[in-house]
Amino acid sequence: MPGEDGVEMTGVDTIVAISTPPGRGGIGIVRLSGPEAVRIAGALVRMRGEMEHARARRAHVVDPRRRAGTGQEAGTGRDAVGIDEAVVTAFFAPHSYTGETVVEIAAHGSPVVLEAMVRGALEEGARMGLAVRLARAGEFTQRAFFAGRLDLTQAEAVQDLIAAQTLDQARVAAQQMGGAISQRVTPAKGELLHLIALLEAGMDFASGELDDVEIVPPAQIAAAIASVQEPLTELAASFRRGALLRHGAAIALIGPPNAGKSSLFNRLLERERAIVTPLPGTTRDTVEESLALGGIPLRLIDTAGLREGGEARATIDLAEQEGIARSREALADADLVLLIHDATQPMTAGEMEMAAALDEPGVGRPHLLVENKVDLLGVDARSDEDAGMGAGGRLRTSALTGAGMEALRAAILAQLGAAGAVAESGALNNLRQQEAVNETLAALRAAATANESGLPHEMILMDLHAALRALDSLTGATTPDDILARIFSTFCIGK
Ligand SMILES: Nc1nc2c(ncn2[C@@H]2O[C@H](COP(=O)(O)OP(=O)(O)O)[C@@H](O)[C@H]2O)c(=O)[nH]1
Ligand SMILES: [Mg+2]
Repeated sequence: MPGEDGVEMTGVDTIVAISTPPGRGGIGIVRLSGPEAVRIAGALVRMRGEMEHARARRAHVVDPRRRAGTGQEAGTGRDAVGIDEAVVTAFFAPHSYTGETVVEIAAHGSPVVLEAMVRGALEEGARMGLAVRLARAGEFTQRAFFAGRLDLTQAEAVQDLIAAQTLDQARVAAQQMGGAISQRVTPAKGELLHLIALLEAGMDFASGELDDVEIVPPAQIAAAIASVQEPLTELAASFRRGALLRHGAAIALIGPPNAGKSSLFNRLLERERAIVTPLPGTTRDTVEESLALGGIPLRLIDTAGLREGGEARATIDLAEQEGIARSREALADADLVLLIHDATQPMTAGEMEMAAALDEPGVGRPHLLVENKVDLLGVDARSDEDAGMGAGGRLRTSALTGAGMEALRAAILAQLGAAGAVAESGALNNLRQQEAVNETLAALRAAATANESGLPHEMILMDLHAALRALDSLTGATTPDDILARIFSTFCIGK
């Protein structure tokens, strides 16, 4: 039901909800959004003067027993006996979060008072014949989206920010709330629209009276498609990096006993966590510790060594056998495996087998070969120049001197694909976004194939429109008018 002086869109319900978490708190906020927000709030609180845009006003929360049936609205609060004090802030449409008029009533955080206000809003609404109801979950943000205040990725970022568990996650969400993803997509979308406009204009004219419009050559179409694909492929890859930032990665150290796994484990952690002795088989169980590398939360797993198959089983006690079994489990769970080799020893058949297994497509997993104990090779391995990345992509380290550790850390981050994960702005954050971009890329590939096979432009356009729809689903935008506008702006109609 529209308000009497309904300047805003009529037929829109005014919604109300407690916006602070359930339970008692130092402060509690009741939020209203919609055309009647000011009138409803005026019945709930008494304050001096009128509400002003973005101005916090002191007020008293009206006792429902005094309010009922009195029909009192905002008036002087001289003899007001409220049930709480409050600070009331109004944001007039369209300059608010939702784009509608929003009123926030911040009271002390008593659930009794907050609930009385919400109930009061519904009762007063009914009494005045206004459409007021409880807000559904996420409805304020949904209204912000429908009002064009936020795109879909920004709306999702609001939720991500609230759910953030680390400051890094909050930073990423804040960037995205500012439209980082949309900004990243905008140039690619612009190029896509340009290409669509070009092809559609060509078709319109070809079928019409003008026939001096040149057909866009396939090479130009291919180049245009490629230039849309490139940034979107980059964007798709950002999901993996972003996921790394959110969920981290597990890294297992494996290799023969005494290669220096536990020593390297301690070096990476920069503290003596795992027990190191000159005796093979010291590490019986898997030892797991967390560390942050380049902002990525990592789980580092030290394992009991994997013994040679030929080694007499009887010489290995049961505890170590169990440890070896757990090593294999750790291996299966690891996102990255560090294969530690003792540089003073020949490569055993077992190690070569393991390296080959890790290389196997499908079942293998990302790994790094680390030659440890290079200090014993007679070279001066105190510095990173003599250690670090050696021939054949092997890392050379000394857990004893610390040489090569920086190179190892860098190689771990590079192998995880984590380089730049922290600094990256506008990384994809969820599966929906990832799927929208993948769908766009699939449609672009189809368009490229259609172009290569010399199919008519109608066919290419179908794929390009599918790509545009998918890309638009990322930000939630719709664009047929955009396409029209582009046609006229990029093509001289009077030619
Ligand atoms: N010289 C030298 N000794 C090392 C190095 N790394 C480990 N060690 C020694 O090798 C032995 C076995 O190390 P440990 O970390 O327990 O090996 P793990 O069985 O693979 O966990 C210990 O005596 C370590 O002090 C290294 O880089 N240089
Ligand atoms: Mg060990």
